[in-house]
Amino acid sequence: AVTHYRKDYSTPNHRIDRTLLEFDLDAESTLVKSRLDFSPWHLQQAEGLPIVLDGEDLQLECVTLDGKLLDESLYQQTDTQLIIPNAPKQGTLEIAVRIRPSGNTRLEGLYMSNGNFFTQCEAQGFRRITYFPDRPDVLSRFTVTLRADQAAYPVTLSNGNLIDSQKLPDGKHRTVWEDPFPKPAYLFALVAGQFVCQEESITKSNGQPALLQVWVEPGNLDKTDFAMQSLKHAIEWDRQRFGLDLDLDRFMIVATADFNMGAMENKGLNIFNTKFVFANPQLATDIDFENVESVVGHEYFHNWTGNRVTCRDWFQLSLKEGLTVFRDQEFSADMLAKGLDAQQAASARAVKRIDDVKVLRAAQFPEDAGPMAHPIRPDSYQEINNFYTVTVYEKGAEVIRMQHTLLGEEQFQRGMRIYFDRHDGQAATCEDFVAAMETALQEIKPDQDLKQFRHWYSQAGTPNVSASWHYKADESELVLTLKQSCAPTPGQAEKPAFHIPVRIGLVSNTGLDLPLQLKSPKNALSGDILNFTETEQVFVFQGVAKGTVPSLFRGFSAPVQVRAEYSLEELVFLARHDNDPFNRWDAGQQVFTQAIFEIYQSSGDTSGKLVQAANLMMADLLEDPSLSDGFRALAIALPSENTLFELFDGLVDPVALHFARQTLREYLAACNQGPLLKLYQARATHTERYEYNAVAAGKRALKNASLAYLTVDEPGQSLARSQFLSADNMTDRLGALNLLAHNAEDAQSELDQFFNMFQKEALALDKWFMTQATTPASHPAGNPLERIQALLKHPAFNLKNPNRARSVLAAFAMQNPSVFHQHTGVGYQLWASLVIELNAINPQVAGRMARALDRWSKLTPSLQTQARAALEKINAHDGLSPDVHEIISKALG
Ligand code: HT7
Ligand code: ZN
Repeated sequence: AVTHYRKDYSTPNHRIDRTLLEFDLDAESTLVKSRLDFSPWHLQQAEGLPIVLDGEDLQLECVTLDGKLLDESLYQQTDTQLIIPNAPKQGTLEIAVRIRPSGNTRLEGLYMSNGNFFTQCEAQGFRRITYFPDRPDVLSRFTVTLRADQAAYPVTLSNGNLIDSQKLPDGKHRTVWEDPFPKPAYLFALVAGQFVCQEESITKSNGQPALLQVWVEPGNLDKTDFAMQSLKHAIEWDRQRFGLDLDLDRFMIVATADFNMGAMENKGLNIFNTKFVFANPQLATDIDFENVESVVGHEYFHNWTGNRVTCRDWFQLSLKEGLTVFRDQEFSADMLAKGLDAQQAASARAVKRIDDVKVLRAAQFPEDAGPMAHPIRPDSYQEINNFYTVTVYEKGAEVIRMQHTLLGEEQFQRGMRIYFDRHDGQAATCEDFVAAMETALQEIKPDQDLKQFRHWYSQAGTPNVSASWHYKADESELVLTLKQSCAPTPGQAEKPAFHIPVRIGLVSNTGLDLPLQLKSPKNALSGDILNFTETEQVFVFQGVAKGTVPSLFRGFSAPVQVRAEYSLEELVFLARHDNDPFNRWDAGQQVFTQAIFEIYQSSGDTSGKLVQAANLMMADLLEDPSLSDGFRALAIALPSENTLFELFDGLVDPVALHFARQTLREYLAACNQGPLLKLYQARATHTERYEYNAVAAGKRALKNASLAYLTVDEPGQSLARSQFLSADNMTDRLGALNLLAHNAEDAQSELDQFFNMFQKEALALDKWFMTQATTPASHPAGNPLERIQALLKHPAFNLKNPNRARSVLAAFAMQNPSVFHQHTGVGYQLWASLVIELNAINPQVAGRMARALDRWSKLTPSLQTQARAALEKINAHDGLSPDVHEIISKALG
């Protein structure tokens, strides 16, 4: 395996100023002709440097340099490159290749989905279309001609503006597209086939019109309204909050059912997984609606953060991804809060923040603690596809958020303007971004810098922060000691201290926030942000009343693991009174976590003091009318099994952990049945038409969260059956189906009804597969693994479709720990054979699935033995892709 290093970056020899592409589209053999106008990268550069082009799985037909056909002695062709040695400084290269889209199951490059053509070029898919310097620092102006059979492929699209469209004599047609903006090859796209579209015209800030289109296969136009509305909201929001406008006359979204990831921000022609476009109340849950809005926003926001300013190399991926995730998170929060009063708006924002942090803790913290740990700006990789990670994306967004916290909204926006002024039209680095923010910071605080803050870009691992405090009654002072450390990660044994922004509150025993008066160290407090910069630091607050409890890292102000010395009483107090809703939720989750660990360690005993405290807290939460429904739904839900696995200090048996969590769930349900029923019924009888907004979604969330407790037995299961039948929307129908399938002895009738209702709707069928693949070990009918094996043989199962593959394989191996980690090891063996099978079809998706055992060193010893056997089975397989090989070899160490 080849390892690529960030330190090895060097500029290419040539620019490609213009690129003309011509496609004769044919499923079996597409002819791709290119004309590349090249010039020297550096003006003073010597003659005779080679032109280096990337290319994979291409059938080369001919190469011409400045009009002269080159024979084979004048170029070098390898499996991955075409090199023209001794090239002139400037000239024109023409190349013709053939490719076979119908055989492309990797879904990278040009491929077919349901008879239509699509491309996916990020990160390195363009090299599967033609020879080209497939690296993000080579920006070129593209003009693209598409020729295709008119009847089979009536719609043909590419980036930019349509400048010509003609019928050709042989039943074919031709369109020509010109993209006015220079772009790297990874942002190239083409789509051709049978599509219909919903379109609207908007007016840009400069008064010019722009055409917005959402293209889907015929029969799906009833699912595009929400995506179109989200796109318009995103355009408006980026204008209002970031002062950034749409720079094109035409902006298109096209949906495909076969896609390796969520969506792709190709310039002016975004290609989406149908999962993040299709939404109507019958087919999409509230979470789907939220995801559609956020992914439509995310891809649109890339137009500035990613496309106008792109990445110099793939090590800088977080430059565009972390920043764009931050932007989409803020967009969603602003959308959820829109139109609400101040209190409701704060609650809606908190719900969004909690959801985002849950993802970080359940997925990114484990990544940072495992064999794939890497800084948000990695130093090396074997396969770049493996680095589209929660670290680069979600932790990357946290690193941007911390800069936002340190600068404040106004100066952060000033930093964004400096960034665009300096780098618009360029391929930039993470350092360029921080330097722009540092300039903005120093405009208001000349004595500060982001020097130490930059460690967040270079150091992997989740910092551990321990917090302890004592009260000095004589001086009315609270003395807070913070210590930070970060465990070694691959290649990084020791790490200097991080600059950690700690948003702090001091909650007096009456529940009010005290004014913050920091006595020492001087200047460490800015507003409510403590700058924590040393390995160990003592902060002394004055004017503090007795019984005051510190509330630390409010709003999750830094991506760290906190161990604070709260007594149980203090945690319960914060769960009731913290004025920061994130910390209020978090305190409650800590009580639940400790109660589950108490049960886990006592083999099922529910009489301990932590379980009793959790139960009292639960009763409080159920009765507290001041909480919004959305917040309360999150507050009463138990931490996920993946989160608990990470938090436990020591080796874990995930099966026993599942049963411990299940025991607390049953106990809380039994003790609080009356209030739970009351909450459920008050929300189940409403008859408003389905609408997606924070308040309505919160109401459904609380209803289903209550039902989740009630379905441990009757009467909850009957309530779930009638909710399943009477639901007018997918949130309630799927919510009920999941609970029945996971808890009732028999849910076959509901599963069959759901299948019959939605058999023509691929995304709904994915949900049907997923529901069954996540049936836990506690299911009353016994081991669900047999059901999962049967799902793999179902006529509707198809490993070639990434969504369907994920709906069983990822669901079972990553979202169903009690079945995956069963003690016999059969779960691991099934996973290993599926990873091997998928490796031959789609290495990128296989690489993702291969990560299910990343954290195997945290399993109990006998499970570790079984896990190692499964990992070794994959490792021994002949023909392992670089994607899977990198993951498995790192896991094996
Ligand atoms: N920037 C896009 C990444 C992406 C991708 C990467 C590798 C292979 C397939 C892919 N599809 C999309 C998505 C985004 O972050 O917006
Ligand atoms: Zn992105």
